Amino acid sequence: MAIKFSKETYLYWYELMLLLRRFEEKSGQLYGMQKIRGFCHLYIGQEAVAAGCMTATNPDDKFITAYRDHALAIAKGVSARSCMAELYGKATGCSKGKGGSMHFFGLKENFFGGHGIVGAQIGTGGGLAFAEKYKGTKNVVLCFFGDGAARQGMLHETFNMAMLWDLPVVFICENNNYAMGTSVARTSKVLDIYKLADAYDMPGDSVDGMSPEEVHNAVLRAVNRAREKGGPTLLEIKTYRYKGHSMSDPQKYRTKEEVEEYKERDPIEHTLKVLTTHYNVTEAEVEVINERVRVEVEDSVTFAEESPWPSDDELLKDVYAQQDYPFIVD
Ligand SMILES: Cc1ncc(C[n+]2csc(CCOP(=O)(O)OP(=O)(O)O)c2C)c(N)n1
Ligand SMILES: [Mg+2]
Repeated sequence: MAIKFSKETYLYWYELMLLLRRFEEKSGQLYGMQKIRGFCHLYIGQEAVAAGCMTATNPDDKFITAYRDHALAIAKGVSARSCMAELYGKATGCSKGKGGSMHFFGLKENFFGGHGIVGAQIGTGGGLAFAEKYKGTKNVVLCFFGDGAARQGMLHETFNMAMLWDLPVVFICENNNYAMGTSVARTSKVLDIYKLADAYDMPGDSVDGMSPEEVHNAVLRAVNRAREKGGPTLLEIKTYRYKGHSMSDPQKYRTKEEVEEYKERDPIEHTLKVLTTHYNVTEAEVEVINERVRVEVEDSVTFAEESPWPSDDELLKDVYAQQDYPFIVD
């Protein structure tokens, strides 16, 4: 492919995607050691989606997603330390140790969760976009959900209202072909999820989710449309998770060959290749990045290990919103 992105962009993508992957590989190990408990869904394989979305948006734009949330939180700037501490259930976690893997949150980083109810965040994402329009900002909401969530009623109600009100939202369906063990083909006659947009007169597009370049281009088009008051877009980003649905998944619904096929198009390998062959980045330069990532992940583990548990009086705090909740408009 023709290289249309700068060396800096590829360097950013490489380091970000590597951090996301190493953080999650470490999380998987720690889960096996029972340092992390409860639910844990890894994003490994889907990193190009996070990378392309980051370069196509501004820090003020808001992200909201489902329970497979570690990578998007870290990409948005929630620190690896506070994410690892959250996985451990420690008081220093991004949700004060009370949310765990599925409920990461970063208000100042504009990361709005982390939601365990499949499809529920689609409505909340529409609400976030309504708030931006009401307040008259230029911000856009990226609302992520899976192929399984695309079959939920919440999607249809939200699409209808979002179009009616021209809300500044990009709906991003991360189609990794499976909802737990159920393939897309077993859930609907409509295999092209982006076509669901047609019923609402919403622009829709299918995107190669193994390519940060393609994700960037498609998301940028949609974000620009939303920012210019052109309303919502549905992007079906075709991606793949290399690991099981969660930490206990025998993966009988797919073949090893299928997984290997996707790994051959691994976005981290691809980005590294562009850097070394097209931009002449040396092995030593790559090693500096790899080491920085390694240190950041190790540091997050040390931080989580050394952090205190939440105190008992935290149990009933933050259960309901306070009156001074920052995004309630007067
Ligand atoms: C309303 C609801 N129904 C069922 C579940 C159980 N459940 C958890 S994850 C999942 C699959 C969702 O798949 P998808 O939307 O494709 O996301 P992915 O796991 O592939 O990221 C289901 C059915 C749930 N959490 N919430
Ligand atoms: Mg899925």
